[in-house]
Amino acid sequence: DVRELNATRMKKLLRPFECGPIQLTGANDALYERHLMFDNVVDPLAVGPRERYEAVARSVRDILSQRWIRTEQTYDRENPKRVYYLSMEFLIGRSLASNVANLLLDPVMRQFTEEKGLDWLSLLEQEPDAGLGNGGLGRLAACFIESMATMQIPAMGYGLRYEYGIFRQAIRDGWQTEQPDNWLRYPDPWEVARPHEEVEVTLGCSFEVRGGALVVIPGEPSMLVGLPYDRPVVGYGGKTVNTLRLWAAAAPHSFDFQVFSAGDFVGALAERLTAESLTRVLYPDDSTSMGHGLRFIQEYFLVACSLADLVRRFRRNNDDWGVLPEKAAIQLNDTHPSLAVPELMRILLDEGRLGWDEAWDITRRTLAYTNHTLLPEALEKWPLRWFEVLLPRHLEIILEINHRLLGDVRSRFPHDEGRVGRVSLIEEGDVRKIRMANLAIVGSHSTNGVAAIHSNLLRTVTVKDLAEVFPERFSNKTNGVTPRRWLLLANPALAATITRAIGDGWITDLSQLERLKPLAGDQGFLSEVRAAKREAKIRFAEWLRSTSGVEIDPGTIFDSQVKRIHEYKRQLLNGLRVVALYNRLRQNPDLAMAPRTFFFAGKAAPAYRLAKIVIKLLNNLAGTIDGDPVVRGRMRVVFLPDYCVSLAEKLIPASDVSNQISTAGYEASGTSNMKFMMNGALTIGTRDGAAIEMSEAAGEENFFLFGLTADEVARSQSWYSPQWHYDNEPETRSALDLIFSGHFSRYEPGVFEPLRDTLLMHGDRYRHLADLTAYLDADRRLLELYADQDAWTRKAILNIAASGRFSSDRSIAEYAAEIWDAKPCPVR
Ligand code: B1H
Repeated sequence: DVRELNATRMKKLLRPFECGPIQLTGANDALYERHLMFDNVVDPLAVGPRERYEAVARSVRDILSQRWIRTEQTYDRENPKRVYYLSMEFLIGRSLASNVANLLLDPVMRQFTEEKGLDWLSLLEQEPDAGLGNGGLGRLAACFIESMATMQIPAMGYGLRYEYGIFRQAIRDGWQTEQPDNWLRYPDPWEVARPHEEVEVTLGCSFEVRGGALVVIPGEPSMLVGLPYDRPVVGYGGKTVNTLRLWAAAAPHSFDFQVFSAGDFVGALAERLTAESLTRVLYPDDSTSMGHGLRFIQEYFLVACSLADLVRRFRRNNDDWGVLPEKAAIQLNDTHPSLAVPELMRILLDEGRLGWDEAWDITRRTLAYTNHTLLPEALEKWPLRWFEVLLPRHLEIILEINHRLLGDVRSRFPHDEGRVGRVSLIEEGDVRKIRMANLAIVGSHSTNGVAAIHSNLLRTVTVKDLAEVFPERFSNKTNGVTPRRWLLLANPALAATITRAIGDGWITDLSQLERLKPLAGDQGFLSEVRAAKREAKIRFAEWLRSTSGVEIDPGTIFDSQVKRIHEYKRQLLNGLRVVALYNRLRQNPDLAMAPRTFFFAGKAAPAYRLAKIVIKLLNNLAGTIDGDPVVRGRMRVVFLPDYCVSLAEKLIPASDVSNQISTAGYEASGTSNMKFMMNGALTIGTRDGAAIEMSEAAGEENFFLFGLTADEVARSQSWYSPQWHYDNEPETRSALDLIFSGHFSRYEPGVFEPLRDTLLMHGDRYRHLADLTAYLDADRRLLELYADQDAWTRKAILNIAASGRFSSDRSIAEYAAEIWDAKPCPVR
């Protein structure tokens, strides 16, 4: 039993604790009781569930504190090369269960909750998700810092402490509405404010927020303060506790003085509020860059605070600037922190007083850049004018970098002015803009994509010209997810089944799942895996019923598509599949078809009109199909509101089918695809992102692949005709006809008309109709397999066995060896 194994490990782990044996209750060390009573100064008999959660979390934090301090002491003493992961998003979700599991405290917790009569699961539900991210990019950052702590790599995450994370989604009459996510309303037991480590950030102008818009006052330099809030990042086994440092913006202390002396006390305090508003809210865009001024300042603020902090730490132990690249590796999570290039140059030139060449060499060797998308609308380009006003020194540096770059390119590629224009850091036009991806590539020693297909397209299409100038800088690092959160924690039944079969080494070495492969022929193991899936489904159904009143049948196939709503992810294609299957049942009520529940979940950017109509369609499908007696008990559609990390942890283990159906060439990697795979779901999907590598690992015969390849999509402009599909494919036509007949929108005539344009106009970039028939075909194969339960489970096991490569530990091992040259620094 994994918990028993953990218990032995735990005993070893606890030995060095100076506070004696861990007991959350008892005469010596009533951590919990103390917190319960004194933190909130309440009568312990009158406390509510929130206070109980806080007291438990604080007790756990007490336990990890010494390890946390010791980790920093070790790094300080050994002065190893450190990894700094800079990201505008860390979608960490909840921390209590994950910290308890990684500290190997489950057995202690079980005993404790029993003694106290606490219900562990409802205690966990008291913790709000830390929704400091939009989707895959932010969740990847969270998996990566967990893996680095587990692998004992001296690493630190740097991000922003948004007061409001990603909005809460509610569905009203089928439409998405947004509610603010005030996740810090109650004191957060995990964060530690470190006001004595604040840093100062200078901007070339002042600004005010008026009516939600940013008003710039040029020519009047201003100062901001960055206050660090630290969160523990517990590695599995509890040996290393790294830090996630999140910056909150504030006005400098001297600030109110000036105006105060002029008598405007209230005005001064109001200005302070303006400064604080910088880190008030996360921009809710995924895979798009909306070009807001406030976002630009947020990005600079993250960079300026983080670099000031890490340079200060570096200078404590090193007086030679030249060794910075041997002591620090800075990874830029997309271009969002790419102002690090001119900022590090500024520090080295103006503060370190180095010459250009030396500063440039140090900067490039310290920085590395990860690209996460090829979508043109997501590639950041900031108006040059904003640099002039806000960051004039940075602009000067960027122009000098560009001057040297273009000189270089002209001498290496003579008579190729086309290339010069394309690699330039500046996009010419009415509004001159800085191309942040070009800046990140030129100013770093490494550029990587996040799956093989994506890295290839990046190198050969998107930034082809730059890749030809710097071919040695480009590589692939396929994404991964942490098996601690996404298997051990999320799916206790399957985790225990696996551990019974092969031991618990998989938790920190997921490649060991390969040893399950021979067991795909073992009847006993087959039924254990089936029972684990059944248990996860029942657990999910039970949770759904008790929290929302929605009843679902765990005896049906759970078929899921959960991710941000985006045209390229093609939830609309899935909707058409559902309508086509619904049509089959309506036309032939006696048709044999395994009963299925189709789950959708995901948020749309608040300004993304079409994505919101897709949500409306999915909800209307759910309503109409639910009310149709002809299909009752045979198919259900459920739209789960407010998709977030903690919902994913419940739904993914319970799913039988994972839909990964993006237009080939558009999904850089995807990461939920990996979570589904390691939880024993079978994938139906296109040849896109990491799913290509997943199907190679599992064998294509264990995947349901369909549709155009990326090459075919790229060449489809000349032939793609939605009308042809409408005219020649009866199921395509009747699905569209049913939607546009108003069948799903009886009292809302015309609501879905905008979808007609999207789907039927010649220009549908995402080629929905080209793949529908192939999708239905793959679905037919899937249902055939499902009819043979043993054959289905065998394939599920082969998928689990092949999922080891998609651990974020493997990704991090590759980054550490091939980009960072970082090594573990164990904490004794
Ligand atoms: C991904 C983003 C993204 N790619 C801009 N790009 C953002 C771009 O706030 N913004 O401006 C926010 C997010 N996110 C995702 O990254 C990819 O679409 C996934 O395919 C990939 O798995 C994930 C992690 O690499």
